[in-house]
Amino acid sequence: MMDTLFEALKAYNWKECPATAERYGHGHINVTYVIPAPDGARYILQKVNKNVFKKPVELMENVAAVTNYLSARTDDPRGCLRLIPTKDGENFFTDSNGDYWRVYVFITDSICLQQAESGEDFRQSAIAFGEFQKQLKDFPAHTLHEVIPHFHDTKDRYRMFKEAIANNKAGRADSVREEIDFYLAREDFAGLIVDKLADGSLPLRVTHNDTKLNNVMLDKRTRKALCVIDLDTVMPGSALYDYGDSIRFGASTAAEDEKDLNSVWMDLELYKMYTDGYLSACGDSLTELEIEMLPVGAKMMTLECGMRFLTDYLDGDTYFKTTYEEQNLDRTRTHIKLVSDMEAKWDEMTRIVKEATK
Ligand code: ADP
Ligand code: GN1
Ligand code: MG
Repeated sequence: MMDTLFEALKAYNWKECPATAERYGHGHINVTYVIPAPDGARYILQKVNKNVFKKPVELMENVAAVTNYLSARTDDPRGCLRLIPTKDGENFFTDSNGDYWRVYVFITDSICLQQAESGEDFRQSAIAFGEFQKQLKDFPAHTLHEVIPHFHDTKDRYRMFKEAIANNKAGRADSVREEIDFYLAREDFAGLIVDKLADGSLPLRVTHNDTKLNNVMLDKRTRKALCVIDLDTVMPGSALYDYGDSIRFGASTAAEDEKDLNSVWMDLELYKMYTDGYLSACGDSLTELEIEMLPVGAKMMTLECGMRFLTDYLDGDTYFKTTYEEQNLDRTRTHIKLVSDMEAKWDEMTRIVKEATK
């Protein structure tokens, strides 16, 4: 396949077209380049991963709608992701291989952390995602495309889980009976968010769906939150998804695939830091029910993600990247531990949320 980087570069309106671009950052999904422009400014050029994202046009429509909305509402050049149009005035460029490219303004004097170095870093990510929610509270979420249909439809995830048990494609079902039973015993919980979205008691929101620290830019000097990046999985959904996924990943004391389950739990101090930061940044944009259900969001995302790992294990590891045989099983076990720990700490989680709103 021909190298289309230069083709992509030529599609944009540079004062002087750059001859090349350097690979940049530590993202796992897209191919990211940094472009130094002659006037000293820098830009980010990205090739969208079309193997992961099957609907790139819809994806780019979502990204353009959200970034245009945000950039019209903030003067701070580092306050949101800003998309640069092509020479033809389009939001992305399609090359001769059928790959999709886009250019963003480079967020200057910023850092992007792979892991929190302190609880304060985690709190700053909460502020970034809380502000994102607040800034988009009046955005018509239903106009966004569902780029990955039924992504957090936990009831549908149960359907797929049960299908995987019945098909037993990898012949592993008998060896994970205990893990299977853990999830089956909690099926009643699955509808708590989706049913309320369906009947309107929970509002439909713009959700980011990848609310990890490495999708937040912090100021290099102050380490304070600047903005949220990586909007590829922006979709309509519940605010509880984004909050919950941050807790699932960031308030855990261990890696997703930690084998020593004694070192895995949901850290209440981190839970409090995220919750305080998130609620203070959301301001009055969340409803009473959303706030009350924050612990449900945390448990739902952890339950769902763990069940997705087990589904993939039963299917023979075809969705999540694995580097060793039992990795998806290890991942599901940490998530079972986290869900059990949340159940044990439920009263404290509820109290932390209440206190944060006082
Ligand atoms: P991926 O989907 O591959 O994770 P991201 O959009 O998160 O791609 O970008 C990968 C990395 O590139 C980020 O972690 C960040 O370090 C850097 N990056 C992305 N956009 C910008 C930007 N506008 N300004 C500065 N750095 C950026
Ligand atoms: C995937 O792309 P990555 O690794 O950040 C997955 C998330 C899961 C996460 C678990 C599109 O995210 O939903 O929470 O793995 N993303 C997609 O590690 O399926
Ligand atoms: Mg990213």
